[in-house]
Formats: sequence, structure tokens, C-alpha cells
Amino acid sequence: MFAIGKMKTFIDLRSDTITKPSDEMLQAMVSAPLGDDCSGEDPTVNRLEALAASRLGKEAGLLVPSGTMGNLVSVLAHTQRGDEVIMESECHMYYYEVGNISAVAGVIPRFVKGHHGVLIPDDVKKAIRGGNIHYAPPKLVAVENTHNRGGGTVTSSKVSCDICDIAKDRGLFTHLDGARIFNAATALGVDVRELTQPFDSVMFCLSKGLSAPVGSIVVGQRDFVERARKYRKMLGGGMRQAGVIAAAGIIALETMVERLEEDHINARYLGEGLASIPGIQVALETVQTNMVYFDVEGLGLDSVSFIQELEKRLVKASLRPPTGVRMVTHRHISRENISYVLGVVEEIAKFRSMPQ
Ligand code: TLP
Repeated sequence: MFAIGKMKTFIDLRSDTITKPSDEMLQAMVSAPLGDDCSGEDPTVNRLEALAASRLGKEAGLLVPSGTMGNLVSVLAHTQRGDEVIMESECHMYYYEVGNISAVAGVIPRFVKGHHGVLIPDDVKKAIRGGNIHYAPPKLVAVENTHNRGGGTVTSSKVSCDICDIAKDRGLFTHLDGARIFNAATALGVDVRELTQPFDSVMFCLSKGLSAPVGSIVVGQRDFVERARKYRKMLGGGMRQAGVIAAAGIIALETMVERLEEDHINARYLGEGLASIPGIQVALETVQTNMVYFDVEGLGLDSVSFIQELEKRLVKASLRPPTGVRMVTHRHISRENISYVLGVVEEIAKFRSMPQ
């Protein structure tokens, strides 16, 4: 039995993207030294880019407005129109980025199915086709860690290295969509560099679990980053006094990485609690970081009506239709909030099991 206390405001588990900047970030944004970043003259942006590159073990960094733009400029900088990019079949770059890799970069995806989103190196090897005249030239392998639709699942450094070795052997570049790479490193208890080092380029987000209001970073070798910078400008992502954003990003890197563990503990508590409620199906083996995916078909509800029931009780979650739901833990979610959410779900489940 989970107790439902009184709740006055929404508990928002839709995403870690909803996190607000901390007071320290807001202070830093007000007092940041600024300049024109399109001319490379914003000292705060330069400091953030250097800090991010060194944290991830790369030569250079580039601040971009979003993870979507970070992935896109990386693909543009690695490929030419007509090239093939090998990626997991449910990866964010394919599923949620508006088809930009095809519409803008002109590349074609080739899918490899992962195990809950985690690629198996041998499958990547098989997907890299030889130089037959009929084939689009394979140019890039993209990996997502943690894997969003896989459930926030983690790819180990060994698997990352194996995939990158295979790609390099065949002359392909490698890109890591590491929107939540610090969650992966936290879950594995390793330095983030172990996960980023094998890749030619890495994108990670400041504006998810790290709580910055805006911004993602692309890192890699200097020449790659300079090509990506040019594409950022082409896409309209060149910003002027972007130090106001970068200032929050610096605080995010300095103060928000350590606390991700707490989000993972809360997600585990949530996942285990949900699994104990009749009618709810949770793939607990996928609850490795700050996400919990579950299915409500057993309650005789679809995602939309389940989420409406949650919202009546001041809880927000994301739809994964037809009967899936995603909840994401973050800095504004406490253990007490999770207990409340479990009480709410238990109440909905009880109501559903009563004769209608
Ligand atoms: N993910 C968001 C959106 O799908 C709404 C979320 O709530 O999980 N890579 C991965 C793995 C991501 O999860 C996301 C965003 C992105 C890239 C794109 O980042 P943004 O939203 O900054 O463009």
C-alpha cells in the first residue's frame, strides 16, 4: 500500500528536460562576461567549450542550442549527401529528430536492432556492407547512450570500444548521442571519458538531468568541431552573447553530475513499486538510470486515458502509445513524490479492478 498525501502542485515526470536552472545558475547567468560568440569572442562560451572538451577527453567543444542540432551538425560534419549512417532502429536521431538526417544532411539510415536499444557489436559488423556499386556508401555509426526508447539503458565501455573498433577497421566514423552520457557513467560507476573516448564525436545535453535551461555540447577533434561550427552557423544556430547560456552550462557540469545517482535510486524505487501493482507491466531490467517505461494494457486502459487519470491527480507522464507510459526522474522529484505517484497509480488500478 502506498499512501497518497495532499499534493498542491503537479509532479512532472514527463522528462528531465523540464528541470529549471538552480539559483547558482541564475546568478552566474547575470554576472557572466560576454562577447560575440559568432566571432569566437564570448569568454564564457569559450570556457564552457574547453571545460566540456576536457571533461569528455576531446580536443575541442561546440555549444549548440539543442541536442537535436548537436546530432545534426555532427552528421553533417562526418558525411556527404547519399552516405549511409548505421544506427539503432529506435534511436532518438531517427525517431524524434523530424527526419533531419535525411531532410537536411541527405543521408540514409541503416537500422540495427539493439537489445533494449543496446547494440551488439557483431550485428553492427554485419550491417556494414562492402563496396557494391548498388549500395549507399556507409560512412558513420551512431550509438545512443543512455538509450531513450530502450528505457534509459546503458551501453558499457567495452561494447562502445568494440563497436568503434569495428567501425574504424572499415573506415567509418563514429558518433555518440550521449544526451544523457553522465547518467550512463553514473550507472556504471566509471569516468565519463571511458564511454566517450572511443568515439570520433559526442553530443551531450546540459538541459536534461543537468538542469541547465538551454544547450548541448558537441565534442571531438578540433578539425571536426570547426566543420560542425560552420554547419551550426548554416542552420542558424550561431548565437551572439551566448555566455548567458554557457554560464549555466558551466555550473551544470560543476554541480549537477554528482546528484544524478539520486535520480537513479528514485527511478528504481518507482519501477519496483509500479511492478508490484497488479495490471502494470514494467521491464525492470531496463530501469538502469532515470527512466521507467511501463505498460498499462493490463488495466484495460490505453496510454491517453491512463495519463488523463494521472493528471486528475496532479501527476504528469509521457505517452508511449498505444499502452505504454514513460516516467523520468530528475532534480525536482523527491522520494516522497515517488511514494505519492505510486499511491496514485495504485488507486487508479484498484478503481479499474472494481466491477464497472
Ligand atoms: N529527448 C527528449 C525529447 O524526446 C522530448 C526527452 O524528453 O527524452 N538524444 C536523446 C537521446 C534525447 O533523449 C533527446 C531529447 C535528444 C537527443 C534531443 O535533445 P533536444 O531536446 O535538446 O533537441
